[in-house]
Amino acid sequence: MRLPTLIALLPLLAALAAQAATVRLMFERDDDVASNELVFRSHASLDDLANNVIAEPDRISPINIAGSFSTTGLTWDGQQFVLMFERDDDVASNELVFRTHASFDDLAGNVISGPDRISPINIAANFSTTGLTWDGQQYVLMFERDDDVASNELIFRTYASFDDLANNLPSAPDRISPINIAANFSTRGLSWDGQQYVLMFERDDDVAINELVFRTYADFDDLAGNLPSAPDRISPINIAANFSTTGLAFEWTADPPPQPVPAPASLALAVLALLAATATPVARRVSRRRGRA
Ligand SMILES: [Ca+2]
Ligand SMILES: [Ca+2]
Ligand SMILES: [Ca+2]
Ligand SMILES: [Ca+2]
Repeated sequence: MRLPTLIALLPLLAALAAQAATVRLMFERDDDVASNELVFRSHASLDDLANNVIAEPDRISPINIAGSFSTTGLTWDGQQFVLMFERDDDVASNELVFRTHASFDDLAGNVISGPDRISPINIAANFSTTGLTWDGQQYVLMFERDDDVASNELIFRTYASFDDLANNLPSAPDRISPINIAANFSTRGLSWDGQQYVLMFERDDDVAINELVFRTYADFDDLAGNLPSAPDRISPINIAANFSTTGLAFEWTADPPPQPVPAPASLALAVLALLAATATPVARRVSRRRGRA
């Protein structure tokens, strides 16, 4: 393979490598207490998440969340976790707070990597944030209407960087999804898994089984247009009665972080075949190019 050809394929190779991820599911206590308010569960893949196959023991964070705030999102941006808090009451400014953690251990241990960032955002009185993800190119912030209606229940806002997110400087006009969310469900998380968006719904009422639903979208336009890429997946999970999910994050192991580059299966297979044919030299070149900056 010629070097220019290989360079052209690097974004695709990164996208393929990005499929390796650990799924982090966040739960928050429904009542305000003084410690241990978040729990993190890990799954090895989307399949395991949807089947509630757990990869390791749950981690309980010692965090004490302020009585007037709740977590509403979690994402891994390739270098850090970003944890999002929203004020429980509607006010006219400063309604979101973002906290960063350098690793999953730090997230689970509430070890903070920098000062909290307070966004000046004024969230519409009839909406609340329900998800946050970095998709390889931008942050996507999700809002859901507080009341159940028959259409247009989600809004997506994009930001080019973490600073823009924290300062509420959107990169484009908001996108309104035509989605009609079932009356007894609410969105609870949004994540980019390296190839696609994963939208998480939780039942509003506590039951004993099947409390989470996962829907996938191939790209941002499909997410905003509510054009799913596959049938919904229903997890058999029984969530503890005094907890609710508040975030979903696929922690990529790829370095650099994945980019949302279209990767048709046939092309991906062709790339793998080429790599197999020239395994040793290609591996060395890719290794150098993917080293940390
Ligand atoms: Ca608290
Ligand atoms: Ca407001
Ligand atoms: Ca609805
Ligand atoms: Ca339950």
